[in-house]
Amino acid sequence: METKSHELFAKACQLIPGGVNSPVRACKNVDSKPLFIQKASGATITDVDGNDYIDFVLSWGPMILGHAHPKVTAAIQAAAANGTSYGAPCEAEVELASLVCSALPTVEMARMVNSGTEATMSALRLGRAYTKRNKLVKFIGCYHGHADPFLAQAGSGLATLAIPGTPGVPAEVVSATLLAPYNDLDAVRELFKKHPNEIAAVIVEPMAANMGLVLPKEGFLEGLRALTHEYGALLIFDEVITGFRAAFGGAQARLKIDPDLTTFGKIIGGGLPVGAFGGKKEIMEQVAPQGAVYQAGTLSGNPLAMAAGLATLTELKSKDYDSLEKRTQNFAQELLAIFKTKGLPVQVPTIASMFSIFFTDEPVVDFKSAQTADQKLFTTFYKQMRAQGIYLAPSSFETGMVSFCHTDEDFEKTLACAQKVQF
Ligand code: HOZ
Repeated sequence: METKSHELFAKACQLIPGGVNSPVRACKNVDSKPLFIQKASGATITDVDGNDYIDFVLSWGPMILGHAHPKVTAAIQAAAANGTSYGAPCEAEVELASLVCSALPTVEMARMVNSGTEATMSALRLGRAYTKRNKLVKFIGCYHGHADPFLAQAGSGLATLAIPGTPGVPAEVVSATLLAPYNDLDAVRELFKKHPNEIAAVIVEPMAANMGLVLPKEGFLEGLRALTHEYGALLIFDEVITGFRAAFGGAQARLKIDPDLTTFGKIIGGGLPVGAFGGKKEIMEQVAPQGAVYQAGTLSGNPLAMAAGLATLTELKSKDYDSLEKRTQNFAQELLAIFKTKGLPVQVPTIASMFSIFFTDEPVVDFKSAQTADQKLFTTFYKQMRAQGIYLAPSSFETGMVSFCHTDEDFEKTLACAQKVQF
């Protein structure tokens, strides 16, 4: 029964474009309507009709500790009692910046913003100012938020809704965005050869998680590091999803690659709207008011969001990421085995506490191969899983998330439900 959700959605459609405040959650492409959520706790979310679901979306990544973690909730409550925004510095900003800088050695200074989109757009502006160049290399199917320069052949909602570009973005803006397929180092080399002194930065999700989960081939990120060094461009790691998820120190810690700038979002805010960008001091010192690169925000660094981020990262420091990865891996392998016994063409890539499902025989290494996945099979799977109480991302161009709260029973129930799906 989804009666109340459907009623709310009908009302929302009159008031909010498409009835939602972010496109993918509309569930349009999986022939479904969104669930309206009433509450969430641990790995469970409950909709307004009172249905419980095991949640593998986790607000698209932030809730790695599970929903309503007692320490995070307590920190938010304590902060709220002292006022939610001052528009002036507070101690928690310094503590969060210090925690981020100590977790990622490449981040010597960080600036707090309110979302991943703000983080990437500011990092790009900074990279352009620092190098005094304009062009940007981005990868097809990677998603870096919704700022103009990144909306060429992007992943996430644009991939899900098959929108290659967006009206309202001036052609001149995206003409400075050069595109290459993910994992294709030769294509990037060619771009550098063609524009040797014009590329300010290469931005990449070190583990692409907005076209489904696509892992970097060995040597790909190392190659980007070498090419950017060779041509005097910056390497920006978009760790909005992988930051504090791929490892406490992000994808860069486990892959041992040092980007010049890193962008954060999601986990860094512990479920409140926070993003950040950071990197080498020499570059970050160009941000206003220390330097001339302008970036600002009324709610940036507000005590409420900082408290949530701080409580989350503090708790994560002592969490066993390896064991979570092993449990996620076992789950993904068992899911794969179930699909195989059903004779389905399928790939279930996984790393850290992330996984995704592509119904295709082709190994998925880039957006083109991700697009070979059968969307009808995905829709069938999504709908029947949801009907059994399993909440998955409503698109094969998104990534499944696991939290430290998911229990063995949650995995077992999910696998039993997968077994029952009729294709
Ligand atoms: N772009 C995010 C997913 N990669 C958010 C989607 C949503 O909240 O609807």
